[in-house]
Amino acid sequence: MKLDAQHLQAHNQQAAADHRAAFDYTAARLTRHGHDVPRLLDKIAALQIAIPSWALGTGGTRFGRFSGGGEPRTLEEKIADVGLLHAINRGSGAISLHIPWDIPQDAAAIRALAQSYDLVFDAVNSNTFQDQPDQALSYKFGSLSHSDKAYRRLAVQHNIDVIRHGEGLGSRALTVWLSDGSCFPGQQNFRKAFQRTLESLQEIYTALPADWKVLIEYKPYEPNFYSTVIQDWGTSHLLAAKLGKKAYSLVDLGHHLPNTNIEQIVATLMMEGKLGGFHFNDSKYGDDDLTVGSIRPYQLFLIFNELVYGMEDPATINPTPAWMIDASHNVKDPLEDLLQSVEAIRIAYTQALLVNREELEAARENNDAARAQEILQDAFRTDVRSLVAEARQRQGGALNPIGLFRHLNVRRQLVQERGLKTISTGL
Ligand SMILES: [Mn+2]
Repeated sequence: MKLDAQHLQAHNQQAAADHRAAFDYTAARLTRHGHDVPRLLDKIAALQIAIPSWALGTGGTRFGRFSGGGEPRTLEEKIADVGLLHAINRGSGAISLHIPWDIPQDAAAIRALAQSYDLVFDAVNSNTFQDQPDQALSYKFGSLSHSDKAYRRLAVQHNIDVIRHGEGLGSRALTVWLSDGSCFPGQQNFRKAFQRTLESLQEIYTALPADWKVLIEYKPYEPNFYSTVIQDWGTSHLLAAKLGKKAYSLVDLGHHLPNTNIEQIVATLMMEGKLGGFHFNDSKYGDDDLTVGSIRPYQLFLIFNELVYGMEDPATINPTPAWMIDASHNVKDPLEDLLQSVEAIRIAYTQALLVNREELEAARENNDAARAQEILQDAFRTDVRSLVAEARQRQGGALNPIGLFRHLNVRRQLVQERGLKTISTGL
């Protein structure tokens, strides 16, 4: 379905008085504190978060999957769903494809369709963690790290194929996440597995177009439960450093052991100019699929504090990372979940923009820990929702994205269009 601009305007009109009062109050306070509010609004509007093509259907666990109905059946319908999200929140102007779940048959037509929704293609993602129906060799014991060269060659070729698909769509990055590893002590030679992975990645790197990046994701466990070949940011960075200047690390929030100081990892990678991408989600224990900001909003703010510092400090040589949501679970409507996710990301980003960096640095130089905490928490505790809403409205989006989504009964319309028993490709 396409969003009717008149419905959006009418919905915004209803919320206008409340919004205006909140925005005027916040803008006046921030102006008194020396902030340039129009510049803040421009920055918020510029932050675009890619939506992965596999997050538009209901996710599942290994125990079950409960479809909510109206899920997109084709790549075209997935693009329509992201287009709808972007029309509502003006913050999801990119889509990230997962190959082979979403192979574009006619790249030019798919690209034109995305453009009609004001969408671009972000990083493309390879998949060597599943066997495909017609696959000659199984990835059961690994892909890029496999002990047998023939298996590695198959996985390398798949990644090269993904790059070619991405080129047709105007994508500029390949994200590699490997499930390779071992479930039992002794199963794998750590050093050989790393060396083979490096060699395989070097072959993929050679096939990268000049203006492309390869983003190397890490994860400490799952589906392998004893070791993963690329277990942490250090391993990812080691590979990226050995590969060359087009290779970067990718941080997925859920891919850390409990209580890891992710903001410090972000700071270090940006210092080295090697943070290429970011996957947003949240987790309470060891999962990686809960809605970003739903469990640890303060941690999300602290991470954005480092990201903003890295992006705004002229001494930092790090490209703007590719931002993507990477979460999919089985309780909420996936489109509502994505609206909440983009909102949470923009809120944390805005709060981080409010940190007074000069005062923070002065407090640090004076070893004034209490003052440093006050500065950070003053920014974190500022209610920036009306700023985010104002930026969205100026871009033509809804003041209240979830409110509009429910007011328009979007899910009911999608079920009518597509049926109740549709299942989207993906996990
Ligand atoms: Mn991820």
